[in-house]
Amino acid sequence: EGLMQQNFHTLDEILSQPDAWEDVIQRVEKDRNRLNDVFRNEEYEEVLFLGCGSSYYLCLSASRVFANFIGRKSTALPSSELLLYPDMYLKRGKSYLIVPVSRSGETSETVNALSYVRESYRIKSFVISCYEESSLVKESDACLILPRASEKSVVMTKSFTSMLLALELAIALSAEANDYYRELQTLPKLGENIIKRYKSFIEDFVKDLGCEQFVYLGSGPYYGLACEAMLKMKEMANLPCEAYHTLEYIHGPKSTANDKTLVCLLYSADERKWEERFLEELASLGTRNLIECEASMDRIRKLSDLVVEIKSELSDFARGILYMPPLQLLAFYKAVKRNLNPDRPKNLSQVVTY
Ligand code: F1P
Repeated sequence: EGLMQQNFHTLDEILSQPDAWEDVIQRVEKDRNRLNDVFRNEEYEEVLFLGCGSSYYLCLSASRVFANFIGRKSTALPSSELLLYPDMYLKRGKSYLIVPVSRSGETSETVNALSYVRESYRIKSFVISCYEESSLVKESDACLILPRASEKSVVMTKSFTSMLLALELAIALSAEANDYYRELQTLPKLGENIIKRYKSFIEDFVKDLGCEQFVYLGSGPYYGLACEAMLKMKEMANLPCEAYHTLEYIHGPKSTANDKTLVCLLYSADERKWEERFLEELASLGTRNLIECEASMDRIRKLSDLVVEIKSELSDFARGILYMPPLQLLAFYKAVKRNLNPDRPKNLSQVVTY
């Protein structure tokens, strides 16, 4: 019971995300002439987004946004892949833009990957981090620093959504996607609204949620978000969690589904055409379901134990970040219900260096 009384900086960070997003929007707006060109110059063959853990999942989402708006070849990689197999991803003689993402700017794989490829290949780098004085920033050609997104917590929440928003804004500028850029600028107000509408819903939902295994499903730019939501539950509540591209769940992974499974579906309008097929499948599994969507419909309501209606009126690529606070809160409250301390997750440290 004592644990319930504590106030947690993880919760403060989850709830204060909209303020951090506002800070990102101001910083990008002030810096727009420089950021206009980050992704635009024609000379590089491919953009590689690089990160570890939450930062890698952020890259998975950002690279789909990049591919949609800039339409050049782009890959998201765990930093260790580039560190261990550089020749598998880079060709000598070709030129690349590397975008390392790191809250700390000290994660060993990310720092070492960048410093190695800088020596041996033709690359330019653009780093996103929360710390100006970090080793990664020192290695970079250009960077965008978000000090307001830094956290006391081990687990990334505000830093994840803030660094992703920064990349989405920079992509919007480089692509001259002005409508998209304006949509992104409305996220702080919409985020406040979602947190206000769903914080106590999620807390109550967790109170009598007997689930002991969690599955997160998303496609396109939502797959990286599903992976990140999965990692939150794993890190804070210490429970078995999986993440898949939505329809991949049907090809085998559904075999472990049961009435103790919570399926969290990050629904995007792009899946509309597959909707019937997948929702029927989900109904047949007997799982508990939490569905996040722009606006619910009968067949979603019928199927869900909890529907999170985003109601943003934004495009699929602008709305994604809004799906995160409810799922971060789900993991936070599940951890507290299990008498675990989200500020001190088991076996984890804030920065992984060796
Ligand atoms: C990111 C990271 C997180 C992980 C944990 C430790 O490091 O590995 O992904 O969940 O919080 O830090 P960074 O490179 O973004 O600082």
